[in-house]
Amino acid sequence: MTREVVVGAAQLGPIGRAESREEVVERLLTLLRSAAERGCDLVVFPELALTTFFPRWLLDEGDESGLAGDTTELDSYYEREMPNPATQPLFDEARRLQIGFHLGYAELTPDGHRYNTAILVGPDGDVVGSYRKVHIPGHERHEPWRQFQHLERRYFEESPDGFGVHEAFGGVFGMAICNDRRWPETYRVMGLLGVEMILIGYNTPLNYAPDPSQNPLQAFHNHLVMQAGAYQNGTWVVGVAKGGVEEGVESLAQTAIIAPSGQIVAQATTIGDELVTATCDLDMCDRYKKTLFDFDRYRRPEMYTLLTSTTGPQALVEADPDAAEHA
Ligand code: CDV
Repeated sequence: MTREVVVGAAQLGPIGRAESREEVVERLLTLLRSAAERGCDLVVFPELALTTFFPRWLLDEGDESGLAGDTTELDSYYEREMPNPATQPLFDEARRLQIGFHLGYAELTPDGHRYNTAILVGPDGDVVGSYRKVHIPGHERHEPWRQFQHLERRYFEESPDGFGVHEAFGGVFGMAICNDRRWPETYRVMGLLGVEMILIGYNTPLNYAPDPSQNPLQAFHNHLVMQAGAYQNGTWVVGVAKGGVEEGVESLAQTAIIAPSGQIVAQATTIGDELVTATCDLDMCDRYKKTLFDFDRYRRPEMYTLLTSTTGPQALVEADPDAAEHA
């Protein structure tokens, strides 16, 4: 038996600060229609796919206690409802073409909460599930020494919900956003929930200001974490970039579709708008989930809790009390 899902990873090139939602949605529609021509069931758009990556600017006059002053431009980057008039054409066209899609955007809730969000929409145009980013990178306050800001921690709250999975497209789907992909817990939590395909959008600057020695390793680390997460949890991973030079900031492209074996089966070759597709057999997950990574049979959660065992880490603590602090 096979459960095949044809997935389109819809990489985006830069989105300018002055680019309107309508202009961006036109680009998404072009990619969506290409995906339909290539037989896709699902199209995956990246993180914050409707706007420029606005956390690179200080856009308010508040202090560490919160946003203040004129937030007109900042607020303009958030969606207050989904769909909305600007994105409705995407929902309508996807429904007409009977294709599902994944879309990342900035969410402003009616009660004023700001999240970095993604939704999964089924081929009937209904929202199957949503996810709010858990691991928020960057900084809270303006840091003038940087070439550009990364104020995600100022503009987004952490998800209050965590990770979940959704039954869709004949399988079990999960979502994560950008920095989440670097954390093994992201994949493992969804792995424990039986995930078969994880959809991840990202905006990754090539210049990592806190440690520039990582700059030449950006592409390596990107694939390293997603390939490991796929393999160790027996799941497909679809990682989709917003790449290229956006408002002077160079971002990683390297969009990839990764099999449960950890192998990359499709990869973008440009740094602009580009669709890469792959036919993904969800039953391939069981080749790993029921052998090497049969969690019920081989995982040892009782061995993973530090300081609870008298023969494991506890023995270390008894020998060296300082070890407790570093464990
Ligand atoms: N948008 C992101 O989450 N970007 C981070 C950068 C700041 C390190 C990433 O993990 O790619």
